[in-house]
Amino acid sequence: MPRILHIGVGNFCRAHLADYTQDAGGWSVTGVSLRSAAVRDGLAAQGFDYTLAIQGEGTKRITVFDDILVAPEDPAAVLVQIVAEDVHIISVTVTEKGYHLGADNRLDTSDPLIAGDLSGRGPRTVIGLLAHGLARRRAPVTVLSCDNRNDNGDTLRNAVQEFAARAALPLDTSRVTFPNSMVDRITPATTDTLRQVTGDKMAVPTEPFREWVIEDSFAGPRPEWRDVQFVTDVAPHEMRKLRMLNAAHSMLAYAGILAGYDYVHEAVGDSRLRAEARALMAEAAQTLAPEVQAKALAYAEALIARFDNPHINHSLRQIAMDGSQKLPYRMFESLRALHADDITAPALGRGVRAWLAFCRAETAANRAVQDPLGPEIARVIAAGGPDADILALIDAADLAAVIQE
Ligand code: CS2
Repeated sequence: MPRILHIGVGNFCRAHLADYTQDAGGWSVTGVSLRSAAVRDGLAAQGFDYTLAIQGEGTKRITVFDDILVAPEDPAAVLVQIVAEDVHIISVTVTEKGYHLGADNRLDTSDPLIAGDLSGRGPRTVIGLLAHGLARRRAPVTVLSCDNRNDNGDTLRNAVQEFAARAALPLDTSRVTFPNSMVDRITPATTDTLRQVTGDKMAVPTEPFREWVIEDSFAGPRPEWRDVQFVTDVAPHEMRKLRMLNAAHSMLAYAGILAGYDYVHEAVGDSRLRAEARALMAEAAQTLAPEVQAKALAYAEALIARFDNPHINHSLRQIAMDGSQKLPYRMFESLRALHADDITAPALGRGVRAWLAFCRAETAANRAVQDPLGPEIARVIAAGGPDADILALIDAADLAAVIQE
């Protein structure tokens, strides 16, 4: 049976790629955890099957996983899988920070994990693993990034190539494609209540809605995924989703936490924040491709309805994490595009200010800002630095004035 090797076995891929692949039939998925053994241990105890609890639709048993490897335990075993000829697709969901990029979107070679991989130990990061594995692979393969980043496939290819060049690996990517993709399904963390209700410790909660748009550039076979749009250019879809859904999510997270809420449905249920989410999405929509703009209002209302779902219990703190990695393409790009056209975007400005206020409030409460740049952000705040100094950490000092407009 052909296989997908999937790196990053969190709840999102178990509700998205695994669900689509199970519906398609005929393929199995071998997972790779980059960190702890917990998901492998939990799933191994139940034959790698688990319950997908689709809110409002009931449960579904997902049975596509055949094994899960834990990279830090045995990086060499992961490299064997990257080279395996029955693996035709290597897909990736490692979250934004898992790419280890700097503010310029290029591989951050000063990142301790990347530096460790470059020092010649068995690779631990997705970038190091792919560079080493692909350098040995001869058969064609598709590397499919499914993370919420702009140009996620191109970005991953650039980072892998940069790593290979620095590590002097003989990487020839002529038989490897890196399609860009847009993924969407709201998938929170598993709660104890869900574990009890389903009787499955590894159950994954998700919403009925799912969407996947993939650049049609596969190096070899792929599953007969249904309801997936294969397109020549993913960018308009990616921008719609990142600048509307994810930007509104981030704003609701920061403004919602500051207003004392815990969950997305609570924040969006507050009439002020609901109006704010609508205003922010309306501003962002002006930056989208004309064909997307025409449907933007309906899309925004559909998003509000998804956020309203009271059964999903999507924690604002989960979304609030890693703001420095998320805001650049969720909010900064829209702000810059509108500013260049002399269009003011006060709601987007308030969204960024909510993030800055959240960082300050966390620091004042002696809580660490959960972000790869958290310690640096806290240092700037402790030194009495202005917002521009925090923004400068992510090459965005230019926005300090724009967000006050
Ligand atoms: C969220 C996303 O955690 C976050 O930052 O905005 O995970 C969001 O739920 C997904 O992108 C929805 O597809």
